[in-house]
Amino acid sequence: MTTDERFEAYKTNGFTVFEKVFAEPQMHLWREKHRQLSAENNGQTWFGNTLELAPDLMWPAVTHPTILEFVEKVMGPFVQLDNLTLAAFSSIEPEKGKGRVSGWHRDRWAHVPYTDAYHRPNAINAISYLQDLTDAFGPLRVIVGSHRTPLTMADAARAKPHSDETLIHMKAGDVVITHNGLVHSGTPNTSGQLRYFFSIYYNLTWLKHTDHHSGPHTQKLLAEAKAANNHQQMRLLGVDEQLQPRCNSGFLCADEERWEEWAAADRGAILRLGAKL
Ligand SMILES: O=C(O)CCC(=O)C(=O)O
Repeated sequence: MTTDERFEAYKTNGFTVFEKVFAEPQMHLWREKHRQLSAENNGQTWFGNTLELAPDLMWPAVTHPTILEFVEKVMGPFVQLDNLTLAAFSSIEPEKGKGRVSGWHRDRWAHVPYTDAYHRPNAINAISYLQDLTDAFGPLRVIVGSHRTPLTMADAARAKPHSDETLIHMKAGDVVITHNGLVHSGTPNTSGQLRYFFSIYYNLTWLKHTDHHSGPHTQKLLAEAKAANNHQQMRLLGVDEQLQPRCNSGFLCADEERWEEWAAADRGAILRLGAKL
């Protein structure tokens, strides 16, 4: 599939899966980090701000070219890291998980769509699971196209399978990129082991970010990005120096063409600095 074909499918479906983005040695280190954090924090299983907690382990994922290139294509060169979450869902007894889903929802910064038109998302989630999502580990469930449907759901329906759902049995290291308007849910884990979940959540640079980005490790990454004239990486950490002209461009040129010009200018800024040094 070409990137353009993938983007068209994403606009229609509300998600796309990239296969085998992360390799086992990398995922092993993330699972180990989770074990360490959990041991240090009374068995806590959900960790945000993980870029600050483990910058060397996490920055390659946040800046992964396959992911970031597609995210910029979808949102334009206005992408910041909203939050980086490493979590593990405990296993429950199979009887308790039967006929249940974890909880249907749209993601942070979404809204219920008014029409079936496609709109650029305010945020997208790049999720990977650090093990194969078999039926026992609990597949991801999505309602295809629900980012373009004014679908709402009563409280009682939110923990039950849905007649329009599609189950996605992702493999370890695959990355699903969702539109934040896509209605989706996990599935209870009945594997007897932890179900690891790793979420790189990106949003638009003019929104607030959920992780604080103010810690010394993150600020060091920001200083390195500034020294390299790398605007893409600066934006990830909450600094968008071109925001004012780019968010007031007049909007008479197709958005996607404009975004490509700006992304090319960002690449050029790095090259120009390299040529000067
Ligand atoms: O547990 C899952 O598979 C899905 C997690 C989820 O719903 C989310 O990232 O918003």
